[in-house]
Amino acid sequence: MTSGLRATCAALVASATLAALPAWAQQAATPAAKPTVVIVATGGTIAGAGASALNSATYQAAKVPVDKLIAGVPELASVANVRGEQAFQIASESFTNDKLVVLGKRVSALLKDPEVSGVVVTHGTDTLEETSFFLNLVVRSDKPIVVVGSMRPGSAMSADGMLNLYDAVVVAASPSAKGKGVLVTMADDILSGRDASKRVNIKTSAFSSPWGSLGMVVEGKTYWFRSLAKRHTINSEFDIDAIDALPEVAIVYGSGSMNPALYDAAVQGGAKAIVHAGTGNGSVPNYAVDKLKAIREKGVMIVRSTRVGEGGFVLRNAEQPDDQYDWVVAHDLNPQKAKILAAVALTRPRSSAELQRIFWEY
Ligand code: DAS
Repeated sequence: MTSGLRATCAALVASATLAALPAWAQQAATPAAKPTVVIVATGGTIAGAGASALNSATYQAAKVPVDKLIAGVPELASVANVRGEQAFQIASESFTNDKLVVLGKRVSALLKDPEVSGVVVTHGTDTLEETSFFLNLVVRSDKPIVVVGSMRPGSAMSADGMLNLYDAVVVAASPSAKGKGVLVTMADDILSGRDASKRVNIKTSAFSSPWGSLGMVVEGKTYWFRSLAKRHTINSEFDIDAIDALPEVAIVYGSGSMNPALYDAAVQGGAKAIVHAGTGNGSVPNYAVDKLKAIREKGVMIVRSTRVGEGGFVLRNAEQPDDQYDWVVAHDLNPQKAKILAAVALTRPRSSAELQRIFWEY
């Protein structure tokens, strides 16, 4: 008997035996089909390369193509059927609004495919927090979207990208990650894409959220501790399929002895909103108040955020009469996140009261 015939007979016997089993046993004996996860690559350090293993900080970002990233972590195959797409190949400080929209539309389209269980976006760490928040606001899917980067290139000793990528695919393939909003996996943490932010620019433990991780990934298993209380993805009023461009929103960084001309420059640059990254409680210096009031009267929104790093919490009418000046507060969102939310909200005309509602809810 040839080996082929032998194999066919063995398969026939196995299937006959299986068919004789009760349904629950058949299901247990039949390995579940692996989920399909698509990795959409955009560049960054996770795709970076340095000259030697000692170069953990000196390297070029956005060099390694997505198929090599996937080949570099063969363990992915045991988690899911993984395929890659190269959306961009850039360092993320070079991300622009049009790239955000292209990426959002692609992620949304992929998730509409019933065969796709989840999407991973590999991304530079510099603006990862803007992209993860943007996707959290506009992609109307409850399937897992996981944004991941690394602080060291794959060529460096103790590179963090391989495990971060593995963890991201584990989460994207996990039914338990459904409905949790956009997620960020970095250094074993699972963070919310809403409030994950880069707090350190040189350590692998660079990312955190002022409100803590949602969970952790350890040795290929997810552990959940909390969920996001704010609106996101399928509960969002925003939809990437209805967005073709984002309006200009500027951030002006607060400091002692500011030059109010910076706000004029923002208006001349076409800003529909100015995020004032104020000192302390989002404070505006007394010599800049009239300037901002005049800009507001021209129809440009003024959003008060705070420059303080860990966990801002700007309230209305605390140190500034926001009701009187018709200004908006960014609540706990840092300036770069407030910029994203204001831009998404102002894809159509809004009253300041409506914009403030959006800042409370998202
Ligand atoms: N320049 C950084 C970026 O692309 C590198 C990184 O940390 O990913 O965001």
